[in-house]
Amino acid sequence: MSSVKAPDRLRLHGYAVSNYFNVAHAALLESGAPFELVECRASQSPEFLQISPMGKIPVLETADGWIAETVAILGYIEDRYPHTRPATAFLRARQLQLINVLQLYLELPMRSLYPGVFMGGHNSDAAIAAARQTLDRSCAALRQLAQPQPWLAGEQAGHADLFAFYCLDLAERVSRHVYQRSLLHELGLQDWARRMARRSSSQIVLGAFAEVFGTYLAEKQAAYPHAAEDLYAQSATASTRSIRG
Ligand SMILES: N[C@@H](CCC(=O)N[C@@H](CS)C(=O)NCC(=O)O)C(=O)O
Repeated sequence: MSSVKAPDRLRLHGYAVSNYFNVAHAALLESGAPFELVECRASQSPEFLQISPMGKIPVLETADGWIAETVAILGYIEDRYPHTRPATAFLRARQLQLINVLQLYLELPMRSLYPGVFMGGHNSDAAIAAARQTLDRSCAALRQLAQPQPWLAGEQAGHADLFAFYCLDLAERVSRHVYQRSLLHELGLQDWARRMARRSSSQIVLGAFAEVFGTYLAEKQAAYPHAAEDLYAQSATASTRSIRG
């Protein structure tokens, strides 16, 4: 993580188990910008906190300095590569609205259950009940907000699609595991998710995720057993249907 000389080419730091890293990676791929990936883990070391003050990944290294927080990275890509920008101020605001709802009210409650699902820990009944309450509200909101036409951003896929796709990928796994409940099914987003999975950026990002996710789960002695589970297969199995608990 040396800061010897600021690169002309963007460098995205993080690694592919992270849904946020995967959003930023996909956005860079979709933008056509020249960039490279630098593998690193989140850390609370003083050195890492210099570049990512919350100690989180992803972090984007630019010629002007470092940017952490995925929404800020997406905004930077939109400003620097205007073809990735929504056509109007209204569309841009609606995409941000969707991204905020996803991040705060769906991703974060599902993330609160990562310890018992992906990290070899335990989720208390209270934690499971609290996350479900927020999830129920956000699912109702997202049924209203996330309507593919054919993309969530409208006729062209946009950053809201990428954000939703990678956040839902892990949230779907948590929700199936903890609640036996498919968010993609409840939100009517199964066809959209299959379309997203066929994008060439997704093939690269999901491929990188598949390479590291199994090892991560094994290292953590995770309860979650489905390292290779394909969420985007054509035929829904019983486990992908909504079983609301
Ligand atoms: N709000 C942050 C969230 C990023 C985040 O939570 N990253 C995770 C990996 S998916 C992380 O770095 N976790 C380590 C930690 O929370 O200490 C963003 O939008 O980038």
